[in-house]
Amino acid sequence: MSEDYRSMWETLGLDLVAHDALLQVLGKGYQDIYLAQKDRPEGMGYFDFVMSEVHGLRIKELLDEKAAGRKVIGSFCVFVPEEIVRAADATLVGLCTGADFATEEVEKLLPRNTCSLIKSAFGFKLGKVCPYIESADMIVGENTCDGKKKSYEVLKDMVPNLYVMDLPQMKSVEGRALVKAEYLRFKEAIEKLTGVTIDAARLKKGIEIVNNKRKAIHRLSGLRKADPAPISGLDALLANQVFFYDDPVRFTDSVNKICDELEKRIEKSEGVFPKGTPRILLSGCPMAVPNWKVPWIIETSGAVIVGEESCVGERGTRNLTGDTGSTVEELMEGIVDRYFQVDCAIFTPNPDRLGHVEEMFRGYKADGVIHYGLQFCQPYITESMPVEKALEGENIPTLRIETDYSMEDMGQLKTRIEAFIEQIK
Ligand code: BJ8
Repeated sequence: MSEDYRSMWETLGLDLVAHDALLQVLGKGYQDIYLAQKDRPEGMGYFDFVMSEVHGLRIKELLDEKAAGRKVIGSFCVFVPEEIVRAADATLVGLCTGADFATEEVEKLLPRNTCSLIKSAFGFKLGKVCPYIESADMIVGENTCDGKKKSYEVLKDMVPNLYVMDLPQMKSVEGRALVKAEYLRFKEAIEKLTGVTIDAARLKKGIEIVNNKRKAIHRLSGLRKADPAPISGLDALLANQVFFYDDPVRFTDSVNKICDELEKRIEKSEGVFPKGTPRILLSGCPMAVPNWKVPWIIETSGAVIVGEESCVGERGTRNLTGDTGSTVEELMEGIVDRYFQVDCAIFTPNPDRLGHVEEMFRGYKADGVIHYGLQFCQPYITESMPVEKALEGENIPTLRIETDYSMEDMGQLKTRIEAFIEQIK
């Protein structure tokens, strides 16, 4: 951290000793995984800075916004519509869910066979090491998988400001009506929290800001189609992760700057790995900061990741929100339409997702798919089996892995991933 933020963390109620230990592990991990990469685009310096200040300067900015009367909303899922939050001059941030913390304490509240992502959210809260959750004026939980929705029943007694959003299980007419009703209820809750009445002009502006952020990521993704790949999968994943934390306008500018640089690299046929390096499409559960284990193994085993079919990736950013409406009602319809296309495995049936994996495999000229499932994640692990079968039926090499946030299976994963890369070479 470039400044001393200790009094800020203390005011937020963080456990400074535990937080110091966390930052130390994070810093070391970042050094070994990110800074050790070769030929990174210069523009990644911005993301290195963001990461070095993710619990420092960014939190200070959020607290400054709060002091100026604006609100901070924390979320665990890409179904929480950022457009509505921005329309009320509030800020949406993703909450920490990418590393194990205080696991023993967590397992006193949640079953051991809960996925790492949910356990991580609880661990960061119980261990008092997440400045985002402590800064949030509202924490939004969503009824998606069983693990999440039941865990919110526990979380509600641990935080003063949990708001639970209901979501459907089916992409039916009734399902869409539920999303619409819930987004209208959320809009009202945000208006009440912020004291801002969301009119059409505000909503349009909110849509524009968030769409621009998505367009920048689309541009970055498009450049990853090149061979040699101009950016590593690890760095592209980092941009997709920072999407959830950074100021949206600054983020959009920074991603576009990297894209300018990557376009020049492509013109000169320069890449981060040699031309012809096996290309992997990652598909499955979201990877929140600092969950870099599997991408790190892949990219140190002779392959490059060219796309992420994930909520921290294309599933989360693929679609833009319609902005042609002129009334709040019309714009809200556009928002509902946009989010109702997200093909999370909590939906049944969920045929669109397979179509998107196939589309991305071809579009990014991948050589194989690695399906990443978090242990105990019923929706994605169950869906991985028919996905694998369908892909193999089309002669698309597929490797299905199941893991958690621990480092215990590193050796075993590396062996399997290396063998898979050998096979697709
Ligand atoms: S829209 S993927 S962000 S719910 S890994 S907690 S599914 S048991 S994160 Fe998700 Fe929203 Fe869907 Fe995306 Fe449950 Fe699975 Fe754990 Fe998961």
